Amino acid sequence: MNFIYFHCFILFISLHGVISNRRNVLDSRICFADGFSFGVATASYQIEGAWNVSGKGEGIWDRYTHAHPEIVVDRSNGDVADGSYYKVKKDVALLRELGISFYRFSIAWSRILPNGLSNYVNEDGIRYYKELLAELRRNHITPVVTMYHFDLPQSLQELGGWTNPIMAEYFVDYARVLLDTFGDEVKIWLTFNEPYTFCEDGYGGIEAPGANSSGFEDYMCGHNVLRAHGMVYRMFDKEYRKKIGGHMGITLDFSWLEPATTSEEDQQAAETARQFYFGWFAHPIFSKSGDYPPIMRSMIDANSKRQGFYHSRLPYFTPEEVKMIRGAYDFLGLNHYTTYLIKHGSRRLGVQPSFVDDMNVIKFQKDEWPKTNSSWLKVVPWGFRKALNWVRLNYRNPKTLITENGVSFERGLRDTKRVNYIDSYLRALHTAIHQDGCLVVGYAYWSFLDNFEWTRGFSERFGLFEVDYQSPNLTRTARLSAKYYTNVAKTGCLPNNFADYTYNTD
Ligand code: GBH
Repeated sequence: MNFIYFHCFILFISLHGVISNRRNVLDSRICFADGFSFGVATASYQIEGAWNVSGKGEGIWDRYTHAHPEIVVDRSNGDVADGSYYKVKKDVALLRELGISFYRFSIAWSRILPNGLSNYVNEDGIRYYKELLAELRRNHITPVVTMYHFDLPQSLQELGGWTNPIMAEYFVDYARVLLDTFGDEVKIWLTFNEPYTFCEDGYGGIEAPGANSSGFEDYMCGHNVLRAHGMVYRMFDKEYRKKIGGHMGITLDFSWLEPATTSEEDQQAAETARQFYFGWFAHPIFSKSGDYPPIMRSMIDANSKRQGFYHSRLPYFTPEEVKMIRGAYDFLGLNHYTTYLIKHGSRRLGVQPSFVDDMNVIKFQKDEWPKTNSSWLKVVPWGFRKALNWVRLNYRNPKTLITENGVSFERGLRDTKRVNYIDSYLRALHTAIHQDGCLVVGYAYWSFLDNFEWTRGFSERFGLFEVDYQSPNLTRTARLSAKYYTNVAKTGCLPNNFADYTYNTD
C-alpha cells in the first residue's frame, strides 16, 4: 500500500488518527472522534482565473458572463477571480496554516480537454493540477477532487450540453483522462457537484447556460447526469479500483425542508419537496430500490398527461440503467447551508409546466431566522441535524463527507458572525454523529477564500480568507474565522468560549 492510498484508507475506514490525545477526561469541550477530518472547499471557475490562458478552452460560464454581463449583480466574471492558477504555492501555504487535513477543489474540464473531447489533451492544464497535487502532497493535505463543478466546455454546450444523452459518454471519456492522469495522486473523487443546482438553475433557469426551460430541460439534464455518474462509477469500479484504489461519490445539496405547520397537508408537502429537491438525485443512487422517487414519478407523469403530453416530461430509465445507477457510490458528498419551510401549494404554481408546478409546494423562510449576505441563506443550525438524520433513515446511513457548509457576510476580518455560524453548525453535526448515529467522516468549510459567487459575483463573501480584489496581487488575509477554524482542525474540538482563539487580526 503506497502512502497516499494508506492515507485515504485511514481517512475513510479507520478514521485517520493523526491527532491523538486531544483531550483529557476533565475536558468538557465538544470533540469529534480522532479520525474525523476537517477541510475546506473551492471550485475551479470560482477561484482560478486564467480563463483563456495556456490552452484552456472556453467554458459555459466564460461565454455566459461575457455575453450577458447583466446576469451578474456586479457585472463581474471569473476571468481573473482569485488568480489561483498562478498562486499554487501561496494558496497551499495558507491551507497548511489552517491545519486542515483535506482540500476539496474541482478540475476545469476545458482546461484539460479544451474542446471537451478526449482527442486533444492540454498539457499545461495537466501541469497546473499536477503542481497543485504535488504541493498538497508535500504539505500532507489529502486532495478531494470534483470532476465537474458547473463549468461545461462551451463546445459541448453547442451540442445541447446536458440535455444531449451523448454528454454521458463524453463525461466518461473526460473521467478516464482524469483517472489515468491523476489517479495515482487522487484517491477521493466526486463526479458532480450539485446536479440539482446546475440542472434546475442552469437548464430550468437563468444561470449558465441559461436555458430557462423548467419542467423540460432540467429533467433531461438530470437524467443524463445520473446516467453519466453511474457510467463513470462503474468504469471506476471495473477498471481502476483494483489498480489504483480510491473512493468515488457524488456531491448533492440538501437544504432541510421543514413543514410550515403540523397539518397533514404540510407534512406531506415537505416530504414531497424533499423527494423533489434531494431525492431527484439521491433516490436513484442511494435508495435500496433505485430510480426516481415514486412521488416524483407519479406527480410528473400525471401532470404531463393532464397537460396533453403523450410522454412524461420526466424521462424513464431502462431497467439496466436503474441497476447501473443504484448503489453507484462509495460515499455521499453532502452540501448543506440552510433550511426552508414548506407549505402545501394550491395547484398552478407559476409557469406551467415547471419543476415548481410539478412539485406543488410553497417554499419560504422565517423572517426571525438570522440573515446573512445571501438572500437564500438564513442561519438555522438545527436543520443540519434534521437533514443528516433524514439521509440516515432513508438511505441506510451512507458514509457521508460534508463537502460544503458555509456562510457569506460583509467584508472585514472580525467576522464573529461567521465564527458563530460555523460553531453552531458543527455542534449540530456533532449531535447528529454522536447522539443520532449518522456516519459522517469529515467536514469541509465553503470556502477557503472569497471567490466568484456565480450570479452574485464578488458581492457575497464566504471565505475564511478575505481576498482584496483591488490589490494587484489579490492579497489574501486571514479572518477571525480562519483562526477559529484552525483551532478546530488542529484540536478536533470546539472551543468552550471564543476567547480560546481570540487573535489580533489588525
Ligand atoms: C453552493 O451551492 C455551490 O456549490 C458553490 O459553488 C457556491 O459558491 C456556494 O453554494 C455558495 O453560494 O440566488 O436565491 O436563486 C449551494 C446551493 C444553489 C444555493 C443555488 C443558492 C441560488 C439561490 N445553492 N442557490 S438564488
